[in-house]
Amino acid sequence: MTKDNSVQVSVLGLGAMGSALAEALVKGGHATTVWNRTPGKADGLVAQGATAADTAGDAVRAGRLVIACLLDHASVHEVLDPLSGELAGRTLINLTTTSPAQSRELAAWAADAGIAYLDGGIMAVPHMIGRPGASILYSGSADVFHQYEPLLGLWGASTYFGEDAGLASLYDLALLAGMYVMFAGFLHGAAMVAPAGVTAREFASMAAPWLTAMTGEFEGFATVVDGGDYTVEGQQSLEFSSLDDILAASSDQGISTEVVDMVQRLIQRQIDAGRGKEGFARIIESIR
Ligand code: FVH
Repeated sequence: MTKDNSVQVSVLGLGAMGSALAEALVKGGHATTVWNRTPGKADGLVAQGATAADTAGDAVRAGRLVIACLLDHASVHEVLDPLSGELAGRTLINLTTTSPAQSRELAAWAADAGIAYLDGGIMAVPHMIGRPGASILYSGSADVFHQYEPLLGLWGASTYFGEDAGLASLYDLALLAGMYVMFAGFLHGAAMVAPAGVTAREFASMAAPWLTAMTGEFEGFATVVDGGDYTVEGQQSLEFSSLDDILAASSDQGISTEVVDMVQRLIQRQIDAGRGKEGFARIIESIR
């Protein structure tokens, strides 16, 4: 850190996301060194004030703080393993998407090498970085998180989950699980109405406010799940939640029922276990 609070920071990996992260650092006034395996990707950043390093080793030596944003866990080890000596005494923040187990493995590797480590999960696409709506989840070293919080804030809202380096990744992937199933549900609906001449865009204009309104149900589900009592009054029961009509209408439209079948199976397993009068949130017991 210099007198003006500028951090000597190096970014390894200038794909779409690494470039966006590096650009935000340069614009934020930090002395930013960048490196990418394939040359040529640093040019735009250099024009904005970044310094390009010829090798990953040069980049690591240039920064007290090293940011990795590579393709996957294997590429992180491929780049960093030969540099553990240079990284010792420095700080590594890994924003590459990894599983919780891989994040914990990298944290242990870093600890063995004397590297301060923070793991991150990016909840944004590249063009959102540095804009409202971007969020990055962190876990690992609390000292690193707090020391660099102002710098991390250049990318988006920062949330810290604790010393277990796997937690940020766990939240990241759990949130993505919710997103993908919701997207599949939306696309199932779009496929249902398509044979009636409804465009996906027309369907989206109905689905977006509907699904947004339905997120209001999360809190009630969460209260029931956390309380562990699925018999609480006022909930829609599993028996009432039969998806038979949706399945029949989907078949009539000539489309696959796989997306809805999955939810129906989760419901049915609880009904078969004699839990049909209990609330919809009980399907979590089919899942876990
Ligand atoms: N882009 C997104 O929307 C998502 C949002 C959520 C988080 N992800 C994760 O961020 C990581 C990087 O994603 P990206 O979008 O920057 O990915 P690419 O544009 O494909 O760039 C990949 C970079 O990784 C370099 N690389 C790959 N393998 C190696 C290797 N063995 N050694 C060194 N570098 C490697 C690649 O270099 P090159 O191909 O240009 O030489 C790129 O710099 C990722 O974990 C997402 O899941 C982004």
